[in-house]
Amino acid sequence: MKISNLIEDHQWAGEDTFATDIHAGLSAPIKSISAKYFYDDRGSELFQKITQVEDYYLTRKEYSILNDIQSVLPRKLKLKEIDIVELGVGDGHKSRLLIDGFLEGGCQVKFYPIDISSKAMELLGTNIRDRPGLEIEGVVADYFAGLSYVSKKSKRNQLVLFLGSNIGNFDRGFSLEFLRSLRASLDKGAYALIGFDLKKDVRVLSKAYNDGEGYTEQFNLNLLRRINNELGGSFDLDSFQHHGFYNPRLGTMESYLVSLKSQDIFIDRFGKSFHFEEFEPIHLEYSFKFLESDINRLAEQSGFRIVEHFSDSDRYFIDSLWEAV
Ligand code: AVJ
Repeated sequence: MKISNLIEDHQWAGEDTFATDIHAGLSAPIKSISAKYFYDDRGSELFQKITQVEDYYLTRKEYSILNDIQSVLPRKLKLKEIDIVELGVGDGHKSRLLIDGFLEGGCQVKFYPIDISSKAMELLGTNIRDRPGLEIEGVVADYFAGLSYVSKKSKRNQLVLFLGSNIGNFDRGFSLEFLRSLRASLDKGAYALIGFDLKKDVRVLSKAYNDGEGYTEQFNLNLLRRINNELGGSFDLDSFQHHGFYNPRLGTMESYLVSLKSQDIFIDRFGKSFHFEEFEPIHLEYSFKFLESDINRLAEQSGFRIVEHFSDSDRYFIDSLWEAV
């Protein structure tokens, strides 16, 4: 696998952005930490664990959908060659299913995973390899810089994958904005396959984000560990409790860490302490859930036509195939 790094070293102020964002988040009247900081090495490992527990149905359901459509998709798209672009690299598990489908259908595939993390990219490279009919070029960049790089390089038809209900981390307004930018960076006739977790029985949702193995709690607490390690924080992880619940008004799962006592947390990098009241929350994550009508509306408002919704037998999840119009 070839890796093209579009991020100049001087531009890569990842660590400082982290510090700045944490400082702002902990200074706000309602404390928060952005969900994008979950995924350091340990966080990625914990997320991997979450995807394997029974309670967290999302990954399993999506995998079964992709498995079902593996040979259907190439027949639908009828292409001799295709650029498959994935926004955010996972472990390559799910993309490999689709890639294999196209290869078996006799289609030449160039696979461009795009991710901001060069480490995640290197890991992906160990899981998924070039072979006859398949060429892989990892692009280390933000999504839109990566997309414009890919479309300048090749005139093949594109299929953009944005899987896992990663879109659920964006609030409703930003999802639309994001999809409009996606549309703007694609040619007419390009395809997108987007994973959406559906609204469902609240007990099912709640279990998925409060798994019995406690991985979700560890995943959340890992953010405090990250602040301890990278910014010289002094969080005592035992004094915070994970609270995940469904907010039916907003249609989203919400994750918080709640301080179990009144405490002051000194953070070396900032040379100061942050006060927590007893039972004060830190907001960590939204995972928005969708109705089919929400998905239709998003497609229409962002310049796509729905080709087909693919769902599992329980209708827990939809991978929706869109065409840019
Ligand atoms: C990777 C954003 C899709 O929201 O379900 C899993 C992350 N958070 N358990 C999700 C997550 C808690 C996950 N996404």
